Amino acid sequence: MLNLVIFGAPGSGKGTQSEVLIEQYGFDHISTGDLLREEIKQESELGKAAKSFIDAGQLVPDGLIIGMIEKVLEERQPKRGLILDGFPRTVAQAEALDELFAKHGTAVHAVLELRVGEDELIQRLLKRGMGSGRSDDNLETIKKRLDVYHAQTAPIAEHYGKKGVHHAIPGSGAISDITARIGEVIDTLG
Ligand code: B4P
Repeated sequence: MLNLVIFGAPGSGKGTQSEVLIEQYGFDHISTGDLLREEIKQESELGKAAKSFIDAGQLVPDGLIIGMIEKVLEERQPKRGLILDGFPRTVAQAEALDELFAKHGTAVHAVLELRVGEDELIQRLLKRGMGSGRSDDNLETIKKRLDVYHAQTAPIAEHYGKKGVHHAIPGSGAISDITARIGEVIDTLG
């Protein structure tokens, strides 16, 4: 059982690469962004609480996210492997995940950081925003999300670097080339 975290700035290709990896390796997938959008669609209490943060380009508070993850992990009980996409997004979330995995006798085996230049990130998200209707894919919110990423999410690279499981992956170029770079890391994990 392999536990992978895929992280990177908004638009770095987390969701895109996760889709390919699910297909290729048969891993289970948990995207906190997808889960939150579903909660918003269902108009649940969690969805109502999360919406204003997402629309403002802010992170949803750690307590809400950690509670949601605990519940989903209990329900899914993944067997072959798990890709966590967009979680953890703060050091507090990373610490909570480490504790949760330790309780189940497992750990994060690799953290894959997709690195893409800021101009390209903005262009990708603006392009997605034209078709997706996502309320957070507009220039003002994208810039806010990038600031939040640098301040609150980027430090998790250091957290996992200290544990020896962090891998930086160049995230520009053809989607298949980026998947191949990720595959090289996965192959070293056995
Ligand atoms: P997410 O849904 O995780 O959104 P995201 O950061 O924009 O990444 P996503 O995975 O969707 O996009 P991708 O890079 O694949 O989060 C949304 C919001 O939810 C957050 O801002 C936050 O408010 C909240 N949230 C989620 N998780 C949270 C947590 N743990 N804690 C607190 N709050 C949380 O792709 C982007 C675009 O690039 C796509 O259109 C794709 O087609 C394109 N693309 C991908 N790869 C490409 C390539 N190689 N070349 C060209 N284009 C490419």
